[in-house]
Amino acid sequence: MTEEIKDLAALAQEYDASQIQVLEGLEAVRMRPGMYIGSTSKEGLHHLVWEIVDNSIDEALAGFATHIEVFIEPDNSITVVDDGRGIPVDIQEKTGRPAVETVFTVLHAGGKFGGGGYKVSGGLHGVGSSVVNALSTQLDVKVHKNGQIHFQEYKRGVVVADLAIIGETDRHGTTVHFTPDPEIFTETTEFDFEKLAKRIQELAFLNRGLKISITDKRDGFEQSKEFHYEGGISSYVEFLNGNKEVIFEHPIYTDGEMDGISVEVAMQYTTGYHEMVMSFANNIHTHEGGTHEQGFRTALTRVINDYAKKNKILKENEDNLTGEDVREGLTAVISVKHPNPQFEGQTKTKLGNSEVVKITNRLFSEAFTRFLLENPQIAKKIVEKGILASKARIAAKRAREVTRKKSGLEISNLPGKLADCSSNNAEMNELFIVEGDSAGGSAKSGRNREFQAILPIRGKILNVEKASMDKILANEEIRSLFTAMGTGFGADFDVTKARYQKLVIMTDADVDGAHIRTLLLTLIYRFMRPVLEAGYVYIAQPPIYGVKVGSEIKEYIQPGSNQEEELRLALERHSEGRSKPTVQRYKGLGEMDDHQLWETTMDPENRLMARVSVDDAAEADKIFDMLMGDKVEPRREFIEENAVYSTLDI
Ligand code: TSJ
Repeated sequence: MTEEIKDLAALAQEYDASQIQVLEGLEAVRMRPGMYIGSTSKEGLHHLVWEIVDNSIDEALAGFATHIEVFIEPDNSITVVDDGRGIPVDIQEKTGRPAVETVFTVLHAGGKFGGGGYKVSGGLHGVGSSVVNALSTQLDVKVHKNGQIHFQEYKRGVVVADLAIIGETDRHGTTVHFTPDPEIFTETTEFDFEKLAKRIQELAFLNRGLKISITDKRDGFEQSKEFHYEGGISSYVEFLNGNKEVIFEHPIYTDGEMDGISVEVAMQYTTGYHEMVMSFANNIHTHEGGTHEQGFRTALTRVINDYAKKNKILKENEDNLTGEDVREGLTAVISVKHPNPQFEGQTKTKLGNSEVVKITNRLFSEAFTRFLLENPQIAKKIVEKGILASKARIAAKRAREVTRKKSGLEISNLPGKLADCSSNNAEMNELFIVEGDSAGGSAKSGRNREFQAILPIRGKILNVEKASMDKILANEEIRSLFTAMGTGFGADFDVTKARYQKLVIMTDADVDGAHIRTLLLTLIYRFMRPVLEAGYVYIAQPPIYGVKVGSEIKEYIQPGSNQEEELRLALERHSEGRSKPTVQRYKGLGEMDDHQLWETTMDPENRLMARVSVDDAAEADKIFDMLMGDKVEPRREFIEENAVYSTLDI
């Protein structure tokens, strides 16, 4: 045997061994998909898209891709196209296989070649394209590179044929098309255009200059959106403040880099009281904050106080403004990109890298100090807003101290309207907030008294956007909610004191109901955020139809775009027996008797409830701003676009 032949034989053997490893790796992914993508629910399904898109984002961050397109194909498969360099197709020494094949067949293969720059990809779990491949019935990749189109296809992660050249091209980039495996995604394999569009817009904000589009090609749902922001997170802040009055026109924007960590901050003050600081690390929303937010907050407070004292707006002997004071009305987005981010916290959305505190602090302090010096009029407005907040804070504190004994927010003063439950087990207890007295009455008699409490509320709750803290505390509906929950208020808020771990908003499925739900969600978002973060907040889902045979209800149909079709199918299902099924239509909670309300909406065995995420509530908060905020124009537009809302008394 010649040397050469021996080498080939050895190589072939090595290849066999590596193929076995590949199959074992993919098998592990298919056995425990949740370990790799979080879940196999709707959430996990959409996660697949981000695992792929993140690779194109990396290529954009590296400076090579400028345009990313995402398509929902007519059959609910996904195509992602970028105009980057194209995944390398050359044979790797170690495996003897084309690099692109390894990307799709070997776990954790991402980023092994090339190198340098940030690796944003990986999203929540950092696993990448081979996982998507393993969880797809079919995946194909086209690489446009060096004048040629390279193609490979896989089925459930297994290579169908060797990488092949299928044509010539004058462009460059990568196209990946995949079909999620219904054996894995048993809950749904249908993509949600709005859900994808929302994150894609966020990615466009976070990656300045990147053009990214989403197109729905499904029959009857054809639509397309393209996002492209030259302003990056500055545009994000303008978007967040879109319906609000601001105290200066253009957001303050800084970017910098230190020790390979890039930091961007954009901020703008509204005339309101609400604070909205959002932070991101490697494009991941760090809901729980972390070291980048910490560095920013410390710097913001220090720089404003330094400026105020130096310019004698605050006297030497006066107390410094607190962090809360200087963040009143602030909208800010912080985005860091780190070569090795550590994610901590309950939901792994807290940035832990300790060096980031100092770096964010330094970079932002310098830029913000310079900004204040160069823009004395804006500086004055910012400091004065902080001073006003501090005065209000001190006044509110005094008011609280005077009335401490009679603040009325103690549990000993449970509101009269509350029909409490008998159990003391907060984990099991549920508080239903019910709109209107008649529905409140049915809920009280229909409920399970042991663990379900009812708090009826009437009409419009105070507009928390415009009201001051004292007014909010004086509002009876709001007081009764806080007292019933037992969590305290403001700085004294303590989620561990919650008397119920389910807070269920039960309103009618009509316009007024939606309005009250928005108000409640806004209130909870702004003043009971930890309750929301703990996942305690739900929305009851009363049905729209009941399908009856005789006097027995066989099935409930939830309201939704598919309700008529579902009703038809349900009628079909129950038309076999002797008596024909009949339809009961429920107009609103107030029309159901106590027994119906229990059966359809409150009984844990039958009911449907939607858990409210912090993002859902943020969305409600945004709609609320539009309906209630100071600006007239967006409100008018919204009403014109949503004619059904025009009867709303706002
Ligand atoms: F990961 C993936 F396969 F799913 C995927 C990767 C999916 C999509 C839609 C795009 C990509 C991708 C990968 N776009 N661009 C790249 N670039 C590279 O992989 C690449 C290209 C050249 C070099 C180099 O050093 O020359 C290095 C890399 C990482």
